[in-house]
Amino acid sequence: MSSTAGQTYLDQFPAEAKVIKAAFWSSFMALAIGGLLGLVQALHRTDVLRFIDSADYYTVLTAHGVLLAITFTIFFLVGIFTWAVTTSLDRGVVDIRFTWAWYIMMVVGTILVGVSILGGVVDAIPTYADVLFTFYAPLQAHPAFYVGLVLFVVGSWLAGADWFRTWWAWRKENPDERIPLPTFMALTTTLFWYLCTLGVALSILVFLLPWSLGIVDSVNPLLTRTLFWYFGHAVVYFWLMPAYMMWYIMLPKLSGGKLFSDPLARVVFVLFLLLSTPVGIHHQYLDPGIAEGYKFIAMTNTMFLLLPSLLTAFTVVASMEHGARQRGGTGYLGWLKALPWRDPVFTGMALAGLMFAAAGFSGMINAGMNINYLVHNTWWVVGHFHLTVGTAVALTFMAAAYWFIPQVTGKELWSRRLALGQVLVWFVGMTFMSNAMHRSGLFGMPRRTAEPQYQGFDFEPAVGTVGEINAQVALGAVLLTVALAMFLLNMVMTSFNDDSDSLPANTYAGTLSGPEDSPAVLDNLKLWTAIAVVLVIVGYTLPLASIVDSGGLFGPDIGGFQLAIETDPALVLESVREVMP
Ligand code: HAS
Ligand code: CU
Repeated sequence: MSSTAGQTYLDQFPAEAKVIKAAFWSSFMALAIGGLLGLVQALHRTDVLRFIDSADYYTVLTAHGVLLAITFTIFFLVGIFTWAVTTSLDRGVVDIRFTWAWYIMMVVGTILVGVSILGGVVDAIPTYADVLFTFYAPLQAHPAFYVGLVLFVVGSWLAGADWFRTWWAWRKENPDERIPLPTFMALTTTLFWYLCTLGVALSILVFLLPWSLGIVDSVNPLLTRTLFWYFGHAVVYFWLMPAYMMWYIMLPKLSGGKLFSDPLARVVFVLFLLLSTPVGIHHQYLDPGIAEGYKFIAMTNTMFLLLPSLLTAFTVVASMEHGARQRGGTGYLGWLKALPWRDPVFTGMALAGLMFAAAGFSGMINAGMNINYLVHNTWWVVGHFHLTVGTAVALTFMAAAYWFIPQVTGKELWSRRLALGQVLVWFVGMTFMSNAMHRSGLFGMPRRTAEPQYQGFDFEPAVGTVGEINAQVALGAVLLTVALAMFLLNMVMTSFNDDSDSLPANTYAGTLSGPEDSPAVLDNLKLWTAIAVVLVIVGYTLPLASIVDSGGLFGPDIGGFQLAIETDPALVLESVREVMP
């Protein structure tokens, strides 16, 4: 823990605090725009209020997905990790200019991506990128979109290099010390980020970008899809790990106690490094062209991957219980009452954790090969990820911001009551929305469409009606937007707040069982990285080889679908015939 106790982060690391503040604000801007577009979609799909053209739905959905799943999450992550590394090593970054350089690179990437998508609805901008946040072929975007993504990802790579450099510098001065837990978490996460982003880098640089530039005529869609999901599952843990970090090192302290076990926390992060990547095929159970056996291997790995989250549930709840008992809590469940429910930082994170327990269940259902056939490509999946990234991650980040923004600005939070109300409204709104989405998926309501109600076809829910489900989604979406506005208002007002009398010190939770109880091998990052690489080779070599073997490296002659999002069925058929004669 930091030796300069009593001070805020801004007092300790004024230069780093500036970059972190900038990263947080970039994240909030993405949250504001992306969140608003979410409301537009929810009201459109449920037919409650329509003010966009259905043909523009994909543009809006792409912006919503990219801004929230990629920009909001990752900007917040780089802020938190920079805080975690510098605070726990008690030293600044090696060269602050390098830190600004990667931040600016990520901003430039984001602007390019954003403008490319905007071209879909603004005639004056000659770009298009209605490709959704998964951007795999045959959907094709303007080259600027891919270039923007590359800049953003390379920026995040450099951020990782920055944390490693800082750690290396610290290790020279402290050769015999264990890696402090927050730094350990940031480094293991960075390592699997490097491993998984290789897939998406390959997909963009070798296939999608040359294809969009017209350098190659066609691609193998299954290959680019598989490379995307090679990255696309691990990225969900990239979003989750900073939230887990908060649950491990903040929740115990806020609860009034200590982290139950440092060794268990290290085991969890090592397991994520090992298993986050060789599971991506669980997003492709329904893809023809991948043999069942490979899907089965991905399913088995996914089931093992539940373990670190189940361990997390145990460790974090045990730490909260320890805290509650320190505060005088007693009884089998009575200790829950002794938790600091009036603290928005605590309550936001605890509610996020509670929702993640439900999200874990829907994840397990997704992961089962046979039961996935029932829910794949339905609104169920959208319900699932609004509980995971949309709550476990987003709500934790918002709650964390109530603590972090005062730390990096030296200004007190404007309103704790508004903040407490905000996390509750988010929780209630998401309960309505995601529950209804899950239910609708069970009777086949499709995702990713502006017109889910297919003409001449009636959906039949087992319980309730389609109208009632739609009403719940719309109500949930409105509540979420209200919560978003409450959050942003509090953030803006905090930056104009002149009060700085009772700022909390920059500390995090101590441990009941500390690093001295952790086997030293857990800190052997080279060993875990090597095993992770082997698992990736085992999980992916054969499926990739067989995809290339049957579909060709650059595929059969399949052109791209560019702007043509047509809603008239006859015209859709015509455009499909054009590209696939
Ligand atoms: Fe997922 C689809 C399987 C976790 C995100 N997932 C998605 C998509 C997204 C996403 C975005 O196997 C859609 C992608 C697309 O556009 O197509 N997912 C899983 C599994 C897990 C899982 C097995 N997903 C996540 C996380 C995400 C995320 C985390 C983002 C952050 N998911 C799938 C599958 C699909 C899928 C298939 C494909 C579906 C299809 O067909 O398309 C697991 O990691 C979940 C493990 C979680 C647990 C819960 C542990 C509970 C904890 C809570 C502790 C409580 C606390 C609070 C701290 C086992 C840790 C206590 C409070 C008190 C008051 C005491
Ligand atoms: Cu996944």
